[in-house]
Amino acid sequence: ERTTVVVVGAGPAGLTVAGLLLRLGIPCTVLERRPRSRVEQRQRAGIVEHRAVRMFEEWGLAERVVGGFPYDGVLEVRVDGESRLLDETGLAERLEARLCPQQVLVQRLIAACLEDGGDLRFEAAEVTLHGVTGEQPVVRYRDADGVAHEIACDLVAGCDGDHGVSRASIPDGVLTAYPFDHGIAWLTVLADAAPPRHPLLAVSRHGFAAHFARGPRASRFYLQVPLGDGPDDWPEDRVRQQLRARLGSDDGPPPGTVTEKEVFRLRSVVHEPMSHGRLHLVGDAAHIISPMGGKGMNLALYEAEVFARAVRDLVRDGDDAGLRSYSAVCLQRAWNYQEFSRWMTEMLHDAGDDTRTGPFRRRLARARLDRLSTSRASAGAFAELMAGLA
Ligand code: RFL
Repeated sequence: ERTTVVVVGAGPAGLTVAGLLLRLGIPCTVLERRPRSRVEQRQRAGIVEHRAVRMFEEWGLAERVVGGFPYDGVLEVRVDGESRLLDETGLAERLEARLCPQQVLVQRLIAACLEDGGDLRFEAAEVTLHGVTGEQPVVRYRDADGVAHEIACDLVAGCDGDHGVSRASIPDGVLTAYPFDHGIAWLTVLADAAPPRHPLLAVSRHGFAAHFARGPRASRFYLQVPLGDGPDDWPEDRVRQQLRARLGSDDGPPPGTVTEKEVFRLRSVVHEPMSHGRLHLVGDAAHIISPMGGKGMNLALYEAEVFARAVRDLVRDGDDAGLRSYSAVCLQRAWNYQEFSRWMTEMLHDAGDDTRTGPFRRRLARARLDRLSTSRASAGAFAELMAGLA
């Protein structure tokens, strides 16, 4: 078998790469380890930024992929129970960002790829990459029946997330990892509860909390918890009581029936460079961004487009400049988004519970937060990053 691009992983990154290559008429095969049903249920991100919506529009995919999901561009920050609305629409143009749960985006991308004749192979086990620094890489895997396959290709898109095989197959010493631990843990609670009016972030002495929509009747709540706590330290009563204390009580008693509960530590990492021979890493395979600011998935979508355009230049014109600069172009945005996420993480945690960082840092964080409501330039810079840099 042979194709132009083998895409490893069918998350937002891999499916967007495949979707865009299909629009260009460039052959590609997607190999995904999990069954389709599993991939379509993984709940994570919830906002598709303005830039990404514009991108889907330009590629003629917006209606099928993000159509029907509204977002008014307003974030609510509740500081000690008092509401402040941050407007992302401070841009010159119309704001196009959408509230679209990641699993719905994935379902829609899968449907669009299949409609456009895409070759998506689920339950592809034991994927291995060979000869990526040579002229013709080969990707091997076993299908659901255990039958071995081999695909020769020109390029491999490593879109298989932080624990995938793509980055792991690059020899030691080639990549440099830049990890960062924010020293913060969140309890995440998925519940059958009415979504908030606007995405809601809450700052108070009790610690950070957030409430996001995950569909018309489902919500995701986040609660900052002491390092070392596990889900069992947070029975439903305690979750309810703390959400009331942190979010303020005028939204009724959140949450409804809890359907999922886990604790994770906020961490970030960037691996450089993002290319190795004919293997190009896209999305979480190259970096993890702490969830504050909602940039992880959006960065994956950006890189998928940079990669697709570079492949187009190579296939149509024999021009490999786009692939040669792929890593540098993507890393510039990756670090911008890391900076934004860290900036926001620090502000919204330090301004609340100061047992970790002390009263001086708390006052600095409050000044930073207040400036978003009092300075147009600060609000504009925030809106620019929320929307996704041009
Ligand atoms: P994914 O989504 O992890 O997809 C990788 C795919 O590769 C498959 N795979 C393999 N396939 C074949 N062979 C192998 N050996 C394989 N190994 C893995 C996997 O099964 C999977 O299908 O990576 P991708 O596509 O790069 O997408 C990245 C996003 O998923 C991620 O950045 C976001 O979810 C991050 N994130 C958020 N991003 C946002 O933009 N906004 C948010 O609000 C937001 N909230 C979040 C988040 C991540 C979270 N987690 C996971 C900690 C909230 C949370 C809780």
